[in-house]
Amino acid sequence: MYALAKTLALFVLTSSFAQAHSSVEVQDAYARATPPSVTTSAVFATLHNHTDKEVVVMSASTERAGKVELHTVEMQGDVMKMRQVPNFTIAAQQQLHLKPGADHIMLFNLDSPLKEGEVLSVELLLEEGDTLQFDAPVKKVMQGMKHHHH
Ligand SMILES: [Cu+2]
Repeated sequence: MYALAKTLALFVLTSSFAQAHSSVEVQDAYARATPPSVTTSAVFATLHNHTDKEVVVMSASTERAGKVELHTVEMQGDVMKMRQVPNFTIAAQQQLHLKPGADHIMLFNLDSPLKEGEVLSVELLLEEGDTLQFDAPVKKVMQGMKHHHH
């Protein structure tokens, strides 16, 4: 009886995982390499929503960062500032571009600097409890580095 329950639980987990994979596709993911003393970075990617429904990304996580936030960048006067947002919304059949100077996944409290050639494993939590895992290779990115912290 116990074995049967366990098998059923596994089946449910597996099927919801497979569903998440077919609905949202992650392409061109990468994380920004960090200089030795810097403990923040960001992850960029293109998220494709292949479903006929809006997909909402609730949060993101990676083992390497103590805290992960969803950020956007907007103009305040003549200064570009980044700001935390509660979620990312990807409209039906649309793409969301996470890129420098725009929406991005912000990493805080890195356990060690991100070095070029490493690969970060990132997990997204979607609205209906599905998770989506993807690999983000670490790359040097110069563009969009002007993040203003307060
Ligand atoms: Cu940010």
